[in-house]
Parts: sequence; C-alpha cells; structure tokens
Amino acid sequence: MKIEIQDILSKWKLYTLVNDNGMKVSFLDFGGIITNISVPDQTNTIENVVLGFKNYADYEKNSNYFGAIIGRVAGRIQDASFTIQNQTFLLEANEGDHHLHGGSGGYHQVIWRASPFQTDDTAGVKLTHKSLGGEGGYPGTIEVAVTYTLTNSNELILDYDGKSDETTVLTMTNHSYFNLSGNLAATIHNHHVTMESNEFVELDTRLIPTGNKINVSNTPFDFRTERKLGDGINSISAQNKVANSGYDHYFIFNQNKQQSIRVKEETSGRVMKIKTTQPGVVMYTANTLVEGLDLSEGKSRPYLGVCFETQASPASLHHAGFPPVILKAHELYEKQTVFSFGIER
Ligand code: FUC
Repeated sequence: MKIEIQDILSKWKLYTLVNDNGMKVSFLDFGGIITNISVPDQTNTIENVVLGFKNYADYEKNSNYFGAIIGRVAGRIQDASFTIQNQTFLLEANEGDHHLHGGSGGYHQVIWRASPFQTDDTAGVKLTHKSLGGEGGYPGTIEVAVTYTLTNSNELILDYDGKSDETTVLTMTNHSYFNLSGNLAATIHNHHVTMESNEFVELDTRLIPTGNKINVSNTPFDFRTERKLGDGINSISAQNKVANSGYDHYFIFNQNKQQSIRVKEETSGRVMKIKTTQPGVVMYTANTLVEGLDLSEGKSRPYLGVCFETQASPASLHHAGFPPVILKAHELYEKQTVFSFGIER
C-alpha cells in the first residue's frame, strides 16, 4: 500500500492511494473530490472509471459536482426551507426556488483537513471539517468526517461521521460519476444495474419529489433483475422524460435485504458492487451533463457517467414516509458506503 501526496495550484493537495494490485484512487482535500479511480479490466488493463477534469483549476466551479462530498443535505430541499421542532429554517435557493446539494458553500466547496493513515492492507485519509451553526441557514455546529480507505481487495470504503450540538439535518453522499468502460470509451447506456428496490420517488417537472412513491413493477425503474441504463434513457415513460430522459430518482431500498447495488459493463468486463448502510440511492445518469467540458480522457457529453448517491431522502422534510435526514443534538451520524471493483468474464 502506498500514499502519494502532490501540491495542486499551490492551494490544494491531491492524495493518491495505491494498493498492491495497482488500483489507484486520487482525491483532493478541496471538496474531498475524487478525481480518478483506476482499476483493471478483464485484460488487466488499468483505466480510469470516473469523470474528472483535465485541468485541476476547473474543479473550482465544478457545477456538476464531479466526485465531490455533498452536504449538509444531498439532493433538493423544496422551497429552500424546512421546519423542525416548530422552527423554520431558510436556506439559499441555489436552483430556482430550491436548495440543491448544500448550497454554494456546501461541503463540495470546503478545503477539508486531511490526515493520512496506513496499515499492511489499507491506506486512507480521514477528512474533517467543522460547519458552524447558522452557516448557509442550517442550525447546529457540526463536526463531520469523511474517511476514504482503499483495501487490497480493491474496495474503496467511504465512512461518514458527524455530530451536531443542536438538532439539525444531515445526509452526506459522494457525487462520483462512474463509467466502467474505462477512460471514457463509451457512454453508460450499456451499464447493467441490479438493485433491490421496489419503489422510487416520483418527481415533478422541477425534479422536486411530489410525495408519491411509485412501484417499479413493469417500469424501466425495475432493477430487481439486471437492466441496462439505456432502457430508461431511451424510454418514453413520463418519469424518465421528466428527468430530462433518463434517471435522476431516489430509489428506496427494500428493508430487511442486504442493501447493495451491482453495476456491470460487458465490453471491459468490469463489475462494481456498492454496499451501503444508507436507506436508498439517487441514481443519476448525467442526463443534463453539459457538452464539451475538458475531461481527463476526452470531452463531456450527456450520459457519460452514472452517479450512485447513497443517502437518506430530503423529501422527508416535506412529506411523511421517506427516510429521514434529521440528526438529533449530540447523536452520532455514522454511515458507510463501499465501492468494490472486480471483473467478470
Ligand atoms: C444530481 C441530480 C441533479 C443535478 C446534479 C448535478 O444529484 O439529482 O439533477 O443535476 O446531480
């Protein structure tokens, strides 16, 4: 195991974790942004499987949230406001009338304090940050930590911890866009996904949850048996159309099942498995990714990556019956998501 550290633009640090199989994970202390995950394909060719900019300076804006830590609350908060314990809190409306991904000063824009660590079989970095009560409109001073650990079994473990001095809201995620074809060889239409989810959250035309859950049966949202992402991207179903043709929806995991997702790309043979303690995932197929950004292996275009934003549901702040994002004062927030990479011939 190895950790390499590089200075970037004399303001950020880039950490690269390398395991004994040659798998590499690189990320910045700025936003905790994962810039590169390099893993072997079936011919043992090691290639990058996430979208990242060619020039580090482009991460400064990063309006697509490439690879970043998202918080305090991942996803959209309707009308940029919520009420807890009879108190209403107003947040920044940074997408129309709504609040998206923690606002302009969210965790994706913070330089995190980084502490590297290493054992025989793991290498990692613990990123910590303190967000003050009132910042961005959110109540409670929170100490958060996100730890990235690479193992010799080609797993990337993301551990999220947090504690607040007042009751508040918190659901963090990582916004990596995966593309298992390797070095952007193709779009994600032919990525096959399997997950145990009977229901997903219906969206209105503003991508705000309506409060309804839809059963996946007989829809392109049924991933209980393997389905390719192209099915939803090319579908005329109203919910795929509303999301700008594709997926941008919260899938609720079935209770009492192991919460895991499997993603497979046939040409490369790469398989990614995601295991999480979170109650659901936003699967976003980069429907509105702008064209022509300079990425490390080519130009951006829609459907070039797929995000699996494991998290609770911000819809819970306005509707009953959704996985809650409330964190009580002094309660420990502890979540884990593991991405593991392999091949299948
Ligand atoms: C996802 C989506 C949004 C948005 C953003 C970049 O989380 O839910 O629609 O486009 O990422």
